[in-house]
Amino acid sequence: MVLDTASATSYLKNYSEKDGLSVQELIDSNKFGGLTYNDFLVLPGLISFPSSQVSLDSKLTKKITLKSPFVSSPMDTVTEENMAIHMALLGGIGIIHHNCTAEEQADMVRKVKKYENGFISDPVVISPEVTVGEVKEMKRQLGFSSYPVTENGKLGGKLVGIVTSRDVQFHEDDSDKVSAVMTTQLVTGQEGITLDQGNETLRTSKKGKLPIIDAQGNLVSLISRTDLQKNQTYPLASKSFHSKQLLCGAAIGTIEADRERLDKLVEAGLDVVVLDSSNGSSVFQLDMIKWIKSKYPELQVIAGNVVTREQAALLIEAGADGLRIGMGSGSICITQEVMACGRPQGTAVYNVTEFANKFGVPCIADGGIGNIGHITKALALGASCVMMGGLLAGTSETPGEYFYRDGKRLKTYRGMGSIDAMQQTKQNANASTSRYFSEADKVLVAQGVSGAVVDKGSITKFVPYLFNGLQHSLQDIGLQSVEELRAKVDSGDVRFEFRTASAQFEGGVHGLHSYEKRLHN
Ligand code: NAD
Ligand code: CPR
Repeated sequence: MVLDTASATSYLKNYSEKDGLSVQELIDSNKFGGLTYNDFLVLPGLISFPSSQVSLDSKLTKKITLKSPFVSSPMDTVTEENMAIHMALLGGIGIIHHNCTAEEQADMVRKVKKYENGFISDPVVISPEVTVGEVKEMKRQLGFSSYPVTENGKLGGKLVGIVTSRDVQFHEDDSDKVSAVMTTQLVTGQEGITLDQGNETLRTSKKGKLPIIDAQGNLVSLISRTDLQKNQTYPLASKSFHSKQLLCGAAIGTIEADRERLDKLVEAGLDVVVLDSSNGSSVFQLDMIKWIKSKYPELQVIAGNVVTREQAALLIEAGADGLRIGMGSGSICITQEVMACGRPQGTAVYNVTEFANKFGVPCIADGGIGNIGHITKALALGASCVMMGGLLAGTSETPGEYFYRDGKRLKTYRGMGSIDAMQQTKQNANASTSRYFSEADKVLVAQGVSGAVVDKGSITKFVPYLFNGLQHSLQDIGLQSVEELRAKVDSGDVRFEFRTASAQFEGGVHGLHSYEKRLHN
């Protein structure tokens, strides 16, 4: 008998179970072997709204909510101030690495906190003693020739003039000092003015540069007309509620010297600290959480890494405001091979978040995020945010210079426990502040590798690609927000499917002679 087509959806109600698996059944289906993101798929749902309507608001910690669930990893080839500024502008957050001195790390935090969109907070400044010839040479090297001049030649010094290309271009005697040619009748802005006010002053004064000074006449920043024209707006930017400064995170270790390091970071304005370890369930980390919570009760603490409920319970009880999940899943990682410890990331994320979410502790899925689908799957398994190293490596906001090999433009990307990174740590730190090295620990045991990744351009294009892609992905599942994803996975409405090896093959590009994989325009 052929059924009436008009009864198709009501007929479905006769089925005792929905198609596919609940998240619990998915995990149980592979009880004796962990799941990775590639081992399963999410079944599609009904689309009844545009993808642009999907909200990606999600918690980073108990007290911090982000508009994009994206976090850049505290690795020395991924997150310094430039990455942290742009991650925050784009709605996520950057966690500044700690493979540097405490002062250097605090300085990076300060730069993120002081950043104001459109204001150049670290302009190139010169002293009145610099010669015209030197300014011409700077133009050749840096590509621009307008520089504020301060008494001591530094930012923060008393502003005495500004030199522009017009002042030096046709000046014949290159040995003359800049003080002889610079403009001293200055149009300036007072510290605290808004970008709109600064912009208006530039427009009415017809100047190209507006130095911003404090009450004592010291240079604090600069607004440039050309930069204003390039200026984007960042409606998703992650900002502190009161100060409106960008949010900034930083990582520390768990030795005694890290307490002094944290003092400096807090002084610089830090919002969230990540306790950075491959195995967060250590007495060192428990002590550190308790110490931080008693000294800085307002500071948000993300502890980790963990991959089991038992590890998570210890850190939650000690006061962690968030957890970081992942051991051995990173793209540069050899931890599982060397330490025999770790867990496939899908299983780790499900088990830890299923437990931690009961206590209202948000979790970051860290490591192994290779594409947008992995982000959706991490969130579907219970994570609130994802942390990315390799996926952001090679972008122009990462530290390090590009180099060419085999005709490709590359940047270095390395594990923080690779021999290269540990040797850098050794160089940076004297014996008392070193994070790894005691007399008894002279042989380094690597947990990761050092490699290269191709140029990915700027994260100002790449992160919006991740954002829009994630919106499309949730739309395909029929969900309007990350919050709805969480609720409907828990209620069993969002369904999953296990993927066999041949299903994975089928789901990739196959059967072509050649192709080019372009991910976005
Ligand atoms: P770690 O700082 O936790 O540990 C380094 C060593 O120092 C360990 O032997 C630890 O037990 C010891 N230690 C820490 N605090 C101590 C204290 N107060 N007193 C005495 N000894 C102490 O760092 P790690 O686990 O080696 O990781 C190093 C870096 O590599 C981190 O950036 C981490 O994120 C990264 N990593 C990550 C993974 C991962 O799978 N997520 C794996 C390996 C390494
Ligand atoms: P990917 O995003 O590249 O897959 O993984 C980044 C994560 O890898 C980091 O956030 C960190 O947790 C982890 N990681 C960093 N250095 C590592 C070493 Cl040496 N070994 C193993 N994991 C590492």
